[in-house]
Amino acid sequence: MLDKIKELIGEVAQFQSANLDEIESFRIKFLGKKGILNDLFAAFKNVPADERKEFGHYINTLKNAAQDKVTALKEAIENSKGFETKYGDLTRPAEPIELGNRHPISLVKNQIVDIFSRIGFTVSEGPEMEDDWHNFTGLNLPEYHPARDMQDTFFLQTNPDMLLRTHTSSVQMRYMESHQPPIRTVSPGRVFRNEDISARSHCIFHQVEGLYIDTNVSFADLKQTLLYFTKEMFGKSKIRLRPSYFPFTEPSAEVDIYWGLETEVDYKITKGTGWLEIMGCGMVDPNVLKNVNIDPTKYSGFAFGMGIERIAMLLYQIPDIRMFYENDVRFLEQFKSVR
Ligand code: 2NL
Repeated sequence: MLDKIKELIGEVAQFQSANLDEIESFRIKFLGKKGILNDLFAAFKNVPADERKEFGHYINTLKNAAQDKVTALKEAIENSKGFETKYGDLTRPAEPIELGNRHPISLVKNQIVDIFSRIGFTVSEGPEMEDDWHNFTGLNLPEYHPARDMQDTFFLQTNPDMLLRTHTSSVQMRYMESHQPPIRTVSPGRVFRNEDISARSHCIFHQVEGLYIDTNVSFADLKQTLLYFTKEMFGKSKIRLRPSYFPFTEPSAEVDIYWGLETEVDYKITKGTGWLEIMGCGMVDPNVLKNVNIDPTKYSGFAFGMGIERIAMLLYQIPDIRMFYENDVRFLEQFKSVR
């Protein structure tokens, strides 16, 4: 008999439920009029006097345990109900999370970098605040060189030798200082020029420059690399190279691609010629190689540079460069589907 009661105490301790009907059945089973406890109390009358004390103790323990269990389980249900009225249905589906998207300048930059990385170019980055040497002097633009006027510069007020880089060539100068050929690298980044802001130009914009240095690098290598790039980037592979001038390359050229004259927009952006200027390039001037301790009798190379905004404006038909910096979400959200 005692063993049976101890077993029942164990059963009560084990019982768990968050269902009111189940808890009620449990209560009736133990504490109801025809329940286990009433049966036990009835049986108590026949227990011999010397066992009564112990028997009574266990019956009471069982009764208290059953009552406490019923109270505790009902309370738990009540408490969780309070939680639900406070926070609503906690199992309901969540609000969808709004996803952002990349800025069009980043999208185009990544596209350009990917194209060159497929033919072995690494990506190099460097400081936006530069010293005069890496931005100008080392690139064959000595102090009174007239070409310095071509790019009006933001100088740091605290140090006249320091400036905001006007091109990412400065990054490639640093790259050549710490690497010997073969060198294949592209340098994307933000550059600064003290220009009036208009629909076509801004004082802050972005560039990707490329640099290739090895033995026997020729102008033909440059041209094939440019053809590969224009084919991958624009799906067009008719290009022409117009002679031009940069202090850091010789010879230098401007790269035009044949855009076509199929639509009214084509007419407008090519001014009726079908041709579009997309970048500048040339063979690295031997003086520049000397400045970074690369032997120009042993090595030669080519370099090129392009403005990311200009290319993004062409690809997405964006009429005003200022739209890139206004952060108007109606503009930015149009690039949601682009990767
Ligand atoms: C343009 C033209 C160019 C370069 C950039 C370069 C870099 C080094 C040495 C020689 Cl380290 N050249 N870069 C060369 C030719 C043109 O950019 O129109 N950029 C927007």
